[in-house]
Amino acid sequence: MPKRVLITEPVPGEAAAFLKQQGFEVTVGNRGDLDRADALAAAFQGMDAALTMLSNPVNADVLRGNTQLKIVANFAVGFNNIDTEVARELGIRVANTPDVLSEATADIALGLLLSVARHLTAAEAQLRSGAFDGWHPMGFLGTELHGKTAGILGMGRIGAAIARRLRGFGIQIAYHNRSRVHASVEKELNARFFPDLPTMLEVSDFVFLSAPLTPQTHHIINKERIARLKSGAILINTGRGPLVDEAALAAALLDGKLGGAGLDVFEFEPRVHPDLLRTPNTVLLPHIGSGTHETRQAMGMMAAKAIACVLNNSGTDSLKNLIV
Ligand code: 8YV
Repeated sequence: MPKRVLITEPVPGEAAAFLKQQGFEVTVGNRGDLDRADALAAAFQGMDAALTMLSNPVNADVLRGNTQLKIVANFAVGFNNIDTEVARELGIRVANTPDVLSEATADIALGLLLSVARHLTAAEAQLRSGAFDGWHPMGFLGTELHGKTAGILGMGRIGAAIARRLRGFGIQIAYHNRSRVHASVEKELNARFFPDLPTMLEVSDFVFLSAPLTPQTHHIINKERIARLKSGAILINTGRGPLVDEAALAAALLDGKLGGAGLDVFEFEPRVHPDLLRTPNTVLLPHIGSGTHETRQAMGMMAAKAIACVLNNSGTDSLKNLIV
């Protein structure tokens, strides 16, 4: 009997073909059908492995109802949608897709900063509407990037890729992280460690969120922390929506305390807080940080290879993306 693998919805690239070549029976679900726990638990029945999306709630009940699973490989670096403690207890391996998406996601973070600081989306909309009436000295005045300070919350692989880009813009780097990064990395990035997050927020003109979502980081940017930000500061989130209390953020944008925000992730995806939709100087993207052909192909193969190694029981020691 061939081993059975579920890919919960179509992914770009060769992942499905690779898994078939390995001799597995591959089922591919339909987009969005398995974003509810009951549907996911039912679809997992009889499967030996699953390649899941960040929108699939792989919670304790789903795992306990499917103890035959050998591995759940998430098509994402973030794995807050998976109960890793229960997976560990049940002996189900869990994989993610680190590294391969860092550059693409950092690109989007910088794209958001540029869009917000220089009003790119509003300026383009004005031109398309036919309202461009020629250059003028007061047109769409933005915020200079050069010489400013950026605070990066979460100096992991994506945070470091953001910092490298920021250096090219002549921006000073401050960072806050669970633990201080290696001295060689600090040196390369010319980054200053702030063990105290509010102090980092106070010195930052731009704040980037690239921390994983955990119970400790949920709403790490809340009303009090927003109050510590400089007036006119810009917040960029390419991590996870629930890092931010969206209602508090929308209020700070609407009352003019913040200079703007660039968000690729939302607290209750795919729902966007209605107040955010009417905030000025805010660029809202539909979670496209890792969305390049190259990166998504690499993510699919990384997840698929972890599944193949675990199901074939070979090569797992050399895998760098097994969390459990
Ligand atoms: C995002 C992601 O595109 O892999 C993840 O966990 O969510 C990425 O694919 C990025 O983090 C959001 O900008």
